[in-house]
Amino acid sequence: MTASEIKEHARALGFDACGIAPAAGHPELTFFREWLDRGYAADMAYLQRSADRRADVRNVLPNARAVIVTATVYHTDRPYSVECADRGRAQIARYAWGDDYHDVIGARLERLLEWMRSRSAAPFDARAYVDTGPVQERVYAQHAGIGWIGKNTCVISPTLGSWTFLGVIICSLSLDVDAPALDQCGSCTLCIEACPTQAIVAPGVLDSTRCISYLTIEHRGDIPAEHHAGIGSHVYGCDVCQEVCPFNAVAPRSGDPAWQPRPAWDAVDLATLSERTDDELAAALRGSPMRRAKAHGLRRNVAIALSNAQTAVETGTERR
Ligand code: B12
Ligand code: SF4
Repeated sequence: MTASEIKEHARALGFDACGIAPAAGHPELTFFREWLDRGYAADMAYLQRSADRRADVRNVLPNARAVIVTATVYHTDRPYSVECADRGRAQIARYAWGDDYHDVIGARLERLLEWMRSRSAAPFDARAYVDTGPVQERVYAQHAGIGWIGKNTCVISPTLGSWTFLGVIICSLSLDVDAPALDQCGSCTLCIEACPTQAIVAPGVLDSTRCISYLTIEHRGDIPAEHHAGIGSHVYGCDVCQEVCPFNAVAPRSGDPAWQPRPAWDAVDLATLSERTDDELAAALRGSPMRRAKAHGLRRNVAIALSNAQTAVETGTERR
């Protein structure tokens, strides 16, 4: 079984890109500790707990030799939040509109792994993860040639843009590896300037304590008042730093039914969302990545966005 055969099969399974990185020798991994020490992980304790394992995939799979990385486009045919002037419209990050990527991509990775086992002359060890394991997926994606890590910290493919889910298979197989992707951000700083809460504190460095994605998805309890205005009408996650990126201006869209917007979240108003009963919300959250914030987290965010919309009406600043 060759590296090209694996990539070809990955495409047949619905992955839009597949590359292979060596398991070792990635100096970027050391930045993770520094990022934690600066407090940029906020309350994501699981990142602190798994820091040792994240330093090297061989702490996860001792005989690891290669990391197969997949990218799957989730972009669909809907306008960007920065194009919407209506403060009463709920903004939900596009990765969350469809089915839960952990389930969909996880099942596809398992199918790829099963196929690899059926084709391999000798048994091998492997672990497959999509956002679920102690692995710095973006670093391996860059070294697998999928795309570079942009100033907004996302992996940007020159052909696919950054609206992609990453997945990894760490394995003990010796496979031909790809050349790393080259940084193409150049002198552009659009994402840094556009972030509503100034969360990109330096190129490639994101302070989660300020990031709307962290605040609306991961943060438990009240959101500090200083960030309420910046949250605007974002009720779950945020895409602003990717929407303004020139490499997403003509990004390809996915026809995969898994990523198409569920009617419950498609162009929905804040008022409509706030009126949904617990049963209606629970039904819409089933099998959705938005389960992570739970119904009460979503209600907390909607209340902040509604208050922001009201302020915009009172101050005559509806248009951003
Ligand atoms: C924690 C986490 C978050 C946190 C922190 C995000 C962050 N930028 O660090 C929060 C909750 C804020 C978040 C938000 C989002 N996330 Co998230 N998140 C993760 C997770 C679980 C770990 C990331 C992490 O460890 N961050 C800490 C930083 C320090 O590590 P890192 O991202 O690996 O960065 C490395 C490089 O930047 C490297 N580096 C390389 N070169 C350089 C150069 C310089 C100068 C510097 C300083 C550093 C540097 O250093 C780091 C490694 O040590 C990954 C899945 C995974 N297991 O990897 C998904 C992941 C990164 N998230 C993802 C997504 C989709 C999102 C959102 C778009 C969701 C949304 N719309 O709301 C936003 C994007 C916000 C953003 N600009 O990052 C995708 C990204 C796909 C892609 N194409 O890049 C991932 C890979 C999940 C997946 N499997 O698809 N996320
Ligand atoms: S907006 Fe500009 S600086 Fe930011 S990630 Fe895209 S190309 Fe890089």
